[in-house]
Amino acid sequence: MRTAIIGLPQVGKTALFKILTGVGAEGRVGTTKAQLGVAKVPDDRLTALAGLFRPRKTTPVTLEYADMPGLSREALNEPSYIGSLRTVDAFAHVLRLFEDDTVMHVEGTLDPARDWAAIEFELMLNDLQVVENRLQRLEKDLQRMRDSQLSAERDVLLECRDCLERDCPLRELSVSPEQSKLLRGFQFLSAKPILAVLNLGEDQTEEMPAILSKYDAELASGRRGVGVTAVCGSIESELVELEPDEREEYLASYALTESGMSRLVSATYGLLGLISFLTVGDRECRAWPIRRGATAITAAGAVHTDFAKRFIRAEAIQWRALVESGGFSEARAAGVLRLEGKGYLVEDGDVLVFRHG
Ligand SMILES: Nc1nc2c(ncn2[C@@H]2O[C@H](COP(=O)(O)OP(=O)(O)OP(=O)(O)O)[C@@H](O)[C@H]2O)c(=O)[nH]1
Ligand SMILES: [Mg+2]
Repeated sequence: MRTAIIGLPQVGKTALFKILTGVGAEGRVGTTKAQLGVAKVPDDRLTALAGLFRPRKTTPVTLEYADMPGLSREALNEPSYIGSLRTVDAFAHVLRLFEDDTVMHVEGTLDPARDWAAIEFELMLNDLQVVENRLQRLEKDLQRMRDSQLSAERDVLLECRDCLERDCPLRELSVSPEQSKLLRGFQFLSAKPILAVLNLGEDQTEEMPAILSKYDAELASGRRGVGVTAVCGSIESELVELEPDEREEYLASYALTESGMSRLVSATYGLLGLISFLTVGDRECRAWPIRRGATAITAAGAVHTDFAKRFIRAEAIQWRALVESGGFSEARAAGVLRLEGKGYLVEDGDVLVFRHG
C-alpha cells in the first residue's frame, strides 16, 4: 500500500517524509521522481501481546510513503510525475500553516483552504482530460459497432464527466460495483482517498484541537474518502532525536499527547480501508494488514498461501481477551477462544491461529 505525500512547493513534504520513514532525501532538487520509504503503523495491541509472549521478533505493519516534489501544473504535465501519482493507493496532502520568513509560500500568504482547493482542482482537471479523451474514442468506436461493454463504459464516464464539471472529485461519485470495475484501470487521481495533513508551527500546538475541527468541518465533513490530521513538523523532527522515555515529556511541554506521525500513519491506514489482525508466538508477534470486511481465509492467505489452500479452521480471540486471560490455554479453558470457519469476517484486533492440513 503506497501513499504519495503531495502538496504545493515548500510546505514541508520532504521534512515530514524524513520523519515518517527515516529516509534522507538529499540531492533530489529538481527531480520529478518520487522517493520511497516505509513507516511503521503504531500498534499498542502488538506491544501488549509481545509483553505476554516475549517473542524474539515483533513485526508491525508498514506502509509505504512516496515523497513527491511540489505539485504544480507543470509537474502534472510530466508523464513520469503523473505515472507515480496514478499508481498510489492514497494521498497525504500537506497544507502549510507554519510561518517561516526564510521560506516563502508560493502564494505569499498562508491559506490552507485555498491550497487544498488548488490541488483538488489539478487532480480533477487531470481526470477530466483522461475522461474526455477516452469518451472521444468510445464515441467513435460505438458509431462503428454496438457493444454493451463499451456503452456501459461510456455511461459511467459520462457520470464522471458530469461530476468533475460540477467541481466534484470522483471519490464522491457513487457507482455500482460493476461500474467501479470499469473505472479501476483509469486510476483516477481525484478518486483516491486523501488525507489533509495540517503542518502547524510550534506556536500553534495549543490551538491544534480548534484548528483540527475547523478544517475537519471545512474539508472533510460529509465527504467520502477525506480525512484530516494535524502535525507539527518541527516538533516531530526534534522528537525523533529523543529517547522514547523523553518523548512524552517533550510532547507534554507543547500540550501534545501523541506523536503527530503516529496519528498521521493511523489516519492513512484507516483511510485506506485497512484493519489489522495479529499472529503471536514465542518466535514472532506480528500485525497484518487486511481490508475491512475480509474473511478468515483471506487472512490465512496473507500469512501463507498454504494456510489458505489447506485451511481447516481459525482460532480467533480479541487481543485484549487474550492478554487478560494470560495465554491460549487459559483463554481456551475460559471458553473465550472461538473456532471460526473460512467465511468468518475478521475484526480489527483479532488474534488468529490457523489450523491447516
Ligand atoms: N518552521 C518550520 N519550518 C519547516 C517545517 N517543515 C518544513 N520546514 C521548512 O520549510 C522548508 C521546506 O521544507 P521541505 O520539507 O523541503 O518542503 P517540501 O514541501 O518538500 O518542498 P518541495 O519539495 O520543494 O516542494 C525547509 O526549509 C524546511 O526546513 C515546519 O514544520 N516548521
Ligand atoms: Mg520536497
